[in-house]
Amino acid sequence: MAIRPATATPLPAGLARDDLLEIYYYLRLTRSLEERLAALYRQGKVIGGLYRSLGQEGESVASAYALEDGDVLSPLTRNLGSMLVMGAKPVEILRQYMAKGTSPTRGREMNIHFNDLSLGYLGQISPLGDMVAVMAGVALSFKLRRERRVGLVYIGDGGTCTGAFHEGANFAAVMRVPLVVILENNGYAYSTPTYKETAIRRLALRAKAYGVPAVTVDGNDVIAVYQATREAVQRARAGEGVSFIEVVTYRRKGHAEHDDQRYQPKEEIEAWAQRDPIDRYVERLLKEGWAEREELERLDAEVSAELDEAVSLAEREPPPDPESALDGVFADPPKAELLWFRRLGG
Ligand SMILES: Cc1ncc(C[n+]2csc(CCOP(=O)(O)OP(=O)(O)O)c2C)c(N)n1
Ligand SMILES: [Mg+2]
Repeated sequence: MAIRPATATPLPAGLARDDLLEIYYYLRLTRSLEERLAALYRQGKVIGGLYRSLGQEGESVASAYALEDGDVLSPLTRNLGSMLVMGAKPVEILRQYMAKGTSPTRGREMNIHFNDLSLGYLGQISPLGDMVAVMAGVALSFKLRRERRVGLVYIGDGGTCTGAFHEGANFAAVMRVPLVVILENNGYAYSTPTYKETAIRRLALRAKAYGVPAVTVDGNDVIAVYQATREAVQRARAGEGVSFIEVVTYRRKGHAEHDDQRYQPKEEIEAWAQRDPIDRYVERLLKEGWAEREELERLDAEVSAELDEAVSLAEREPPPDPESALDGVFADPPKAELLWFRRLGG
């Protein structure tokens, strides 16, 4: 590790220099892993959809980084970065997207629909908003057991318009559970722009309905997101209940790779590319003297080598054994051939 130059400005938000570099590593890992997945998708090797978080890696990584061991996080499709911070391995993500027999769900579910409770992340589910109620329950269990643990849940702008979100947020607020709710305002829910989803301009205003504090932060400013989340996590851990954080960001890809995003103006995408969270973070690290360019390049090379290895390993692995398709479905699984190959009336 290079010695910090004497001219460096004080480190931000209680972060050490190693933390700043580790955050950079996760940002780069998230983006590069998604780029590898996009290439595999074009080769027809990804089964199902591929959901990108291009332009949102900063808020995912920085918010998850504010948690501590024992805390629990519930990601959405655009929170690959959060899962990597919690300890998910790139090879698992690759296996999962390629529906390999070795994947965490053994080819049963795709993309990031899986969990690892030992690492502290729940699996996301498709129905939007429901995980807010689930995480309210998880956080309530921490409170009832007097454990000083915190829950963190992500919800998109579209997701905040569901009844499930309202019920979960209201219950969490009333019970004063240790929960941080990250409202990801990325401008769109599929093809619907945020202003057609809700008449409020700031999603943080929703907090007024539940009597909880909220802030709006620049979601592409990694350090600002870390700082806001850290404060909310500390509040929750101190027994002060729920906080909302609206992160204002932008979905620079379509809903998933199949979506050509023709409804997103090109100039809008370009303007947000100029505010790329990773570029801005790098600029800040170098300008403040918190990191040297060579250190960042070394981390880029590390990420690249790690992903080369993970991709070649996952690619060589087999699909699930068809005989295992009924495992985990029935308590007492019938023989697969009896169900599948029996002729009607035979
Ligand atoms: C209750 C519910 N309604 C509709 C859908 C279909 N759907 C899946 S993702 C999505 C858009 C989500 O937008 P947002 O919450 O803003 O998250 P983003 O994709 O922008 O990250 C929709 C409508 C769903 N999964 N669940
Ligand atoms: Mg959205």
